[in-house]
This record gives sequence, C-alpha cells and structure tokens, in this order.
Amino acid sequence: MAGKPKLHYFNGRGRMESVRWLLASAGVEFEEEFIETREQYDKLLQGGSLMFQQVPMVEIDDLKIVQTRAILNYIAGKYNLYGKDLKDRALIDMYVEGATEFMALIHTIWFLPEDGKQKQINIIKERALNRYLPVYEKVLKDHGHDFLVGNKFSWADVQLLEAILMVEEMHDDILQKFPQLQAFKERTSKIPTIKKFLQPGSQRKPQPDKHYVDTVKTVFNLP
Ligand code: IBG
Repeated sequence: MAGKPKLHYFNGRGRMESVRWLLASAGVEFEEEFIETREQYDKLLQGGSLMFQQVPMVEIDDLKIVQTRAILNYIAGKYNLYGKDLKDRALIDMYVEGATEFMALIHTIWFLPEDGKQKQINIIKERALNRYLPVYEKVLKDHGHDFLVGNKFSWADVQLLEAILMVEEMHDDILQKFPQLQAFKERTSKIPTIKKFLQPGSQRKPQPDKHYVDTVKTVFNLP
C-alpha cells in the first residue's frame, strides 16, 4: 500500500492550505515536510522534483505533483469530490476558481507594508460583499440543496468553506446578509472530517505570523 501523501511547503497557509483542506475533508492522513531555510529549498531544487522550481509539491501515489491546481485536481478526482460528470466538473471548477481568486486577495496581505494592508482589507470586504459571496448565496438559494453541486459534497464546498472562514477572520460579520451561507457554514463545519480539521491541534494552519512571513522572504530572497 502506498504511504501517506507528503506535502512540501512552508509551515503556513499560502498555496498549500487548500491542499490540506481537501485531503483532510476527504479523510486522508498526510505528512508534511516544512521548508524553513534556503538550504532546504536548494536541496529540493537540486533533487529535481520541483518541475518549475516552485512549491507546493506533493508526493502521492509515486508521483511528485507540482502546480497547485494539478495537485488539487488529482486529490479531488481520486477521492470522488469532483462531481459525477463533465457538467458537474465545470460547475465545481467555476466555484473553486472564484473562491481561489477571492482567497488570493487575502493571501497577499501579509506581505504588504502596514499602510497597504488596511487598504487591502477594505478591498477584500468590498469584493466579498459585492462580487463573491452573492454568487454562492444565489446558487444555494436557487437550487435549495445542502451542497453547491449535484446535491453532493464536493471540492467546491470545501473551497467555499475555507474562503468563508478566512474572510471572517478579518470581517467577522461578513455573512450577516447571507442566510444561505450562514447555514452552509454551520452544516459543512459539522461534517466529521471537517469538524476534526477545525479542531485545535489539526494540520490546519493559523493566520500567517511574522515567523512565516520572514521565512518565506528569506527562502525566496525577497525584500
Ligand atoms: N502556478 C504555481 C502554482 O499554482 O503552484 C505557482 C507556485 C508559486 O508561485 N510558488 C511560489 C514559489 O515557489 C511559492 S508560493 N516561488 C518560487 C519561485 O522561484 O517562483 C508563494 C505564495 C505564498 C503565499 I508564500 C501566498 C501565495 C503565494
């Protein structure tokens, strides 16, 4: 039997956090190898397993997969979280991309100077209220199902819950005018695998702190 998937990334959210969410939601145990120093990163580069000289990289089923989207596609397909047919997949892809795009607005914030940070926090609120959250609210309201696609729990639900919890960390009342999303959050947070992931001590990463930001900057020689 193949061993547990092994995740190569920093000890922080970044581009790997959605991979952790998806594996955990699927009930898959995984190991993590954290990059803490430039030497470690150089070793990975020299080993030839980073196809585009980038992380995330995930070892799974004798593959070394890079490119976040490829990693997530593989996991979603393997664990039956990617719909029943191409039409479901098209919907899942759209909802996932929307949530990913929205979370990207949040990911960058930790690397901004203080004055840029507040501006970005305001942009995030505006985009959440006027662009992203209304989409998911409407989808759930229109079809009346518990999950976004095909009346079945999928990768799209995982990605949306991750995005909701992330934006709530900076705007805790953001769901006030979105009753469907409030109910969705309650419901999906109770799914046993997700409930476990949301508990303290899981492999879910906290909001980025100074150590994480400094590590990323040092490893990538960023100013
Ligand atoms: N298209 C790739 C993917 O989706 O996986 C991009 C991967 C990528 O940009 N990786 C960065 C990297 O390895 C680290 S994540 N850069 C080194 C290089 O030489 O390009 C960067 C990131 C963080 C936090 I940290 C939030 C978002 C991105």
